Amino acid sequence: MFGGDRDLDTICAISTPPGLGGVHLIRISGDKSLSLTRCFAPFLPGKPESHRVYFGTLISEKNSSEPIDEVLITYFKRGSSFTGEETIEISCHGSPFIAQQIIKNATYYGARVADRGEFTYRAFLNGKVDLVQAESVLSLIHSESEKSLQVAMNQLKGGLSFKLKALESEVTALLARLEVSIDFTTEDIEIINASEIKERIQKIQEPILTLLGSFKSGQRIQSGFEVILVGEPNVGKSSLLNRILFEERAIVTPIPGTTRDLIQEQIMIKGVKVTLTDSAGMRETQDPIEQLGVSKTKQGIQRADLILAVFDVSNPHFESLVPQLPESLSNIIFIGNKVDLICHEEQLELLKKLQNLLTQLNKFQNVSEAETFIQKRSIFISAKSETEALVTQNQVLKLIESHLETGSFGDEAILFQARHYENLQRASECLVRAGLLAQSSSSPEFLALEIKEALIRIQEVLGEQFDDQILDRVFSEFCIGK
Ligand SMILES: Nc1nc2c(ncn2[C@@H]2O[C@H](COP(=O)(O)OP(=O)(O)OP(=O)(O)O)[C@@H](O)[C@H]2O)c(=O)[nH]1
Ligand SMILES: [Mg+2]
Repeated sequence: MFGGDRDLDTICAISTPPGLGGVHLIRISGDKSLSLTRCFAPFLPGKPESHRVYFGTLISEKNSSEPIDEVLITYFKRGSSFTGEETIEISCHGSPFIAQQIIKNATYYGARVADRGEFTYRAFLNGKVDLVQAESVLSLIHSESEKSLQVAMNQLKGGLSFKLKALESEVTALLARLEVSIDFTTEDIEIINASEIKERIQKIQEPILTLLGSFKSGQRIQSGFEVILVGEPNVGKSSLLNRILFEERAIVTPIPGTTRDLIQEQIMIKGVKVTLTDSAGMRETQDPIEQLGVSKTKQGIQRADLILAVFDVSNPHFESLVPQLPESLSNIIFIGNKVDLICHEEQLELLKKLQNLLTQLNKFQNVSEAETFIQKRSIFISAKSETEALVTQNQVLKLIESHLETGSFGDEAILFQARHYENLQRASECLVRAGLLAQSSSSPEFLALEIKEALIRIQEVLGEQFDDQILDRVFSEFCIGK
């Protein structure tokens, strides 16, 4: 898609979303931006000031006395624009027809309509951003929560690139050292010893492992977390959903089997997008509609990042609830609902009962692990109580927040793109193999091969090593005009 003579063309596109709006923005980038725009924007001076806005009337290519629109034009000189090329931005009134007319004029005078992501591609090509930063532009556009915006912005500002560049220079230095070693092996001089190599490999490996470790949370921060409410019919799942949302979103009745489908709503918890799902109560049933609902609940359990397993404290059926949940308890929280129906002693007894059952099912290594789990992963609430409504909502939201792995990343660089993860994973594997080779006192040639491969992987993330396929993959996800 990209590359070759096409990279020399002056390109144009509407950068605002299609349809009616307050304004539309048309971007023109390339060597001929100014000269071709002046053909239909005669009010532009021959030598405009960079970053200055000019007001005037555009005229049609067909008839110079026919005005198209009154517009604002911003001029960016070569080297001082997003793409690094001479760029013109035209803000016109928000009619798709006017915007199209401007594109028609620009192409008439020699511009070509840009491909997806071509402006960002040019920024990459002209060294304005590296590939990691170019990708962050896309993430920034797609950000749906405060946290994902923060993470993408950090990447755009170069947070991740800075880390990767530091790694690149460490790996290059090690490789250079190994290569010197190779040159001197015939003379039997030990230029670099095994323990030094191992130490240096470890120093490189550590930040890579930290980055790899941040991937799961990073991805979730971008795409959002899924939390599902499950349990037997009538335990109060829908009542709890309504409590959390603070609105009567789902139907609540005393009839078991009221909810038949998944009911989803999005909420923000600490700046992170969370999709909250209410589900059909799980039970054996002959009703075909309810059967479909139960099967959807089971699929929802597989997908969820966090499962809120709700039970009715006045009628708990742990023996049938627990086997319906995933084998591992790592993402499960037990919520005892209808606590208004029992006393404190009964609550303690229930917890003991749940703990015993989970222990019998070999979910824990020892008693203290079981006790800690119950302490941290179970609460009692009354979803129905109006007076406790705010407290219940707060309690449950806090619990969800503390169990979602949003990480406490602050301003640190984290990984959230699969392409970065795959490359760094491979770099890390090379380093592990290199470490083993160093341990077995292998020849430096073999070691150098692994280190070289690790270097290539890091450079590929940054876009210092790339082929057209990688660029096509990255930029094809962009929209036109970006
Ligand atoms: N006493 C008491 N009743 C509650 C409480 N929470 C819910 N209920 C009642 O329990 C019944 C069932 O509530 P739902 O929220 O519909 O239960 P559900 O788990 O969604 O049920 P299904 O959709 O059938 O699976 C309703 O009559 C609620 O009013 C509570 O905290 N205390
Ligand atoms: Mg329900």
